[in-house]
Amino acid sequence: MSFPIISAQQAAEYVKDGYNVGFSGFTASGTPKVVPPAIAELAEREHAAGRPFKISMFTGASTNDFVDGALARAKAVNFRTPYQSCKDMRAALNCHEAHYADAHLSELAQKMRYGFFGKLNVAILEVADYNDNGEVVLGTGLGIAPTIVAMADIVILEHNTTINPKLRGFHDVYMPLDPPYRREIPIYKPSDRIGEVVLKIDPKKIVGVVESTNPGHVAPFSPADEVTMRIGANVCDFLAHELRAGRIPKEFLPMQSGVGNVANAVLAGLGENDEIPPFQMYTEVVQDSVLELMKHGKCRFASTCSLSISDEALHDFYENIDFFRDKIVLRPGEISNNPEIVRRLGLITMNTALEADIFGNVNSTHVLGTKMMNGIGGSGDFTRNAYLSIFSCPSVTKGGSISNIVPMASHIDHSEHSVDVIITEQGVADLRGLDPIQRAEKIIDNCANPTYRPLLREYLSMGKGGQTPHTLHAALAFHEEFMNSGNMAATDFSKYAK
Ligand code: 0RQ
Repeated sequence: MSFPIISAQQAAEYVKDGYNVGFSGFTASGTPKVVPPAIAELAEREHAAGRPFKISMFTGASTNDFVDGALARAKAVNFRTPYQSCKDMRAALNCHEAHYADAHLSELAQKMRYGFFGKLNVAILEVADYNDNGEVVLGTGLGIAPTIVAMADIVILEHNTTINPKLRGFHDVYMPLDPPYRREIPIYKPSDRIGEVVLKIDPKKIVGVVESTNPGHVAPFSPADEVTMRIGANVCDFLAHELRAGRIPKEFLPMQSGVGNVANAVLAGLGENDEIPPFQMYTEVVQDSVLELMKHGKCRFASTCSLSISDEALHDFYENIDFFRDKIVLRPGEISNNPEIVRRLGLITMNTALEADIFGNVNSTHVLGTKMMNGIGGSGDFTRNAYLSIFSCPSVTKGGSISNIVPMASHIDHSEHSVDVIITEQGVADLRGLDPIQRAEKIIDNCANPTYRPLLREYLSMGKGGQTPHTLHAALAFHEEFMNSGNMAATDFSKYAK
């Protein structure tokens, strides 16, 4: 059976108002690029004709502007989950034009299969290759692809001819059985393969193939600034110290790293640190720096859900694809981020905080406690189950008017129970085994910006007892002050004294 070649507009016609639609990919990698803008145009035509048109979107993580941007601008989104990082989508969900429910990335696929979000009408997948039996080679990011093709009534393929067909063989497609039949996921080292190199789709579900020559676009990282480099150096020094102390085995442990400039700088720093032996990664995103580490023999293997790399790095990857073939495996997010495997392999996890409080709770998602930034992503999957969980961030932001170390986090994604170490450009707070007051002293002395240390000490000394000596009516004084005057440093705790 050969599938009809259809236009993006014809594909979009399969999507109706009120539908639940699943998209392949993870970050911009492996995410469809030509059908979603056609759905956005359809929505705009429907709206102009006075008819409603909104869909519910299910993705692996963030997408690209062709998905989140186009659909948000067309006001075509009723519901969105999980992680996103698009300015227009962020605006839509912060004003509740689109309903947004954040979710741990490892959990979304199974929650969909459990029926928590209803049925799935359409799955749209970017593929590198396909055959008439419905076997497809996915792109450079998988996300929730196996689940959406299993659940959807119909499947639309976007065949992207800019993807090197030699990508075949990098994927390890596996979907666990659901309870009560689930067994252990048999991955005992990052390089173990447990699934298939292709995703098998029931050919009867595939209604058409849209040819795409859109390569997408991922900008290179901005060069690391002084703060980022100091954070990276502090993380590297800490890991080398732990290795010397024997708390990290001499063989080292697999690492996970979130996205962003800090993560990129940390990895680059590890490459330059002679004390850190060659290591493996079990992570959700491989960024440019990891490919460089592989070339220098410092990173031996990476299990990941996506290659979230710049155009330049992708070009280099395709040029040297045979070199990378035995060093990278691409997995669905449900497996790349699986808590069972994170715990078993003993990962060192490195994620980013927006703010951390003096007792060790971390906010990764809500600016000033109210505005959604991106979502929790995979940070919860990894942090809660890590061998050693590290959070890093600059000590201040917005020119020093915001302290990223605060008396009480205005939203909590990762509680004090899951956060082992906090690192800023100022230094390292190793919180393991410390009680709340000891944690506060360490975070204030080692991580807070010197401008904010006296204020944070004043807050801590205001406490009237209890295990965690908060002064509840003053706990969010930093945030309140920022909203009033635009500068947390102007906080005056004397007005809260009783
Ligand atoms: O604002 O964009 O206006 O300049 O937040 O901050 O310092 O540029 O850091 O790009 O690494 O993002 C936590 C959002 C950090 C990200 C977060 C403002 C700051 C700036 C961005 P501007 P930076 P990054 C991987 C796993 C989710 C959890 C995770 C993230 C903007 O890392 O989404 O790690 N993590 N998931 O000025 C107000 C504060 C602020 C603040 C920073 N305290 N208050 N604004 N900003 N701190 C992802 C996946 O799973 C795919």
